[in-house]
Amino acid sequence: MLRTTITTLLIVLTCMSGEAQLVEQVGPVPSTKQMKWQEMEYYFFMHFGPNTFSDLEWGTGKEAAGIFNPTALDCRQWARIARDAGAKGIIITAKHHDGFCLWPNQYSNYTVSESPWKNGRGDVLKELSDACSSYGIKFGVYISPWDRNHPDYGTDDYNNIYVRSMTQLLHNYDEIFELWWDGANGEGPNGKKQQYDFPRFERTARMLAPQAVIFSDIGPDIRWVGNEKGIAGTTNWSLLDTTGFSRGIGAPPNDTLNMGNINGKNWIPAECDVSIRPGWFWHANEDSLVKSGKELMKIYMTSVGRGAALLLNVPPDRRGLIAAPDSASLMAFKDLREACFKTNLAQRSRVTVSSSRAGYLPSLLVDGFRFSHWAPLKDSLTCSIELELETPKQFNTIMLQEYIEAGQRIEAFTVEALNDSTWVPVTQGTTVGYKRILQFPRQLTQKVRVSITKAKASPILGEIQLFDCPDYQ
Ligand code: FUL
Repeated sequence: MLRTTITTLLIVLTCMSGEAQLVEQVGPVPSTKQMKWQEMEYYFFMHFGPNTFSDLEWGTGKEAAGIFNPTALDCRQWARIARDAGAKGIIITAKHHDGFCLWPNQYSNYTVSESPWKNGRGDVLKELSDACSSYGIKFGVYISPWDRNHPDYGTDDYNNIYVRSMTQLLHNYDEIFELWWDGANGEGPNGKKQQYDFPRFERTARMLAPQAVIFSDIGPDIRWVGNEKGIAGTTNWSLLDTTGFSRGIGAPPNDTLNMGNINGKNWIPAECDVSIRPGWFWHANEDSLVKSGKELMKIYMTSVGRGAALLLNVPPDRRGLIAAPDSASLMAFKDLREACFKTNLAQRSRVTVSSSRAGYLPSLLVDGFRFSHWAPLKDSLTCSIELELETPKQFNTIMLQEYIEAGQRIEAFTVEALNDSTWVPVTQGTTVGYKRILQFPRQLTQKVRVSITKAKASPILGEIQLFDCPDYQ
């Protein structure tokens, strides 16, 4: 056991020190914080505020602050459920479109301080950031640019208000991992028009939260996936061209956001925001409509399984707690995920490849670490990898990972199984990126062949894993 750990450590250290320099980067590559974010894979979104009490999805900003009065709010319950569900963080609607602030924002008169909750002395962000740190998960914030309450909205001064509010928030609470900028605006043709000073918002956020990734339709760090169903494109480039586009109605078409741009100039991977319920906020009549563990598994396959991150919304109820149907589904989801990916049937298989670059062992493809990677000869734009399993095994799921630190390269691949000395195609795909999971009819074989049939540059792969798992496609 100790020996295995030491060997693994040595391999990882070797890769960290030497190999990263040997593999050339192709096109844009992720920053360190984008990489850390990508590895989180799955985290919670929480929509909570006056809408929870008024049964609305888009509050008008005129609902009395007095309606915000959770009877048993317990952020530790949220963080505990998130951790137990395997989620790596929580992003909370610090301010939704109605303008209500879940913290005592001195630049607004529409906040928890104006509510009866804890006699106006409560602070949801403080409670949540503390709870996240005690449960070892990350904390993030959604601060809606659109504001239906603030009297200055629609004037230049609103930009000052937004920057001051954000500054106060980023100063006073724990480090955030992600800042979420919603592009929605439902003011309508006769509504207020706000010219957001996004460059200034961005400069402020970068200065105060340099560790955080910023999400919006077009990044700068993370992009919207183009739908709210949890479905990334089967082709999904973590690259995007943003020149000439803006947030909200000026964003690229949804299918571009869904697939990215093959030759995009920026590394801006996709995040799939989707709710466990039909709405983003809690509504009593949706208690029976909570997505099941199996439905969440399907979403996992179309989000994380296509190289995006899964931002799963779990809205607290009027007590200020995650309701029982939601936590039951989350635990079912966790159990299904663990059962699916528990046994990697490709581990310790014998790997034969079409070519290898000096120093890049094919066995690194099946060592359980994405970071330790294999590379074919530099000029090989195509390659094949044959896995010989220890014994014939039954499986229906493949997981592939590119070493994206060197850029996303793979454009097309096929998977075959050896059946009575004939290679039989079992599945095929386009992009791989950080992670690609594909399911196919169950195979019983000892040999599997993955062929990269098209790539922008020689493909660098970190992992190939095989599983036998129920069908979630
Ligand atoms: C949308 C918003 O309008 C919804 O209310 C919700 O917050 C969702 C995550 O983003 O753009």
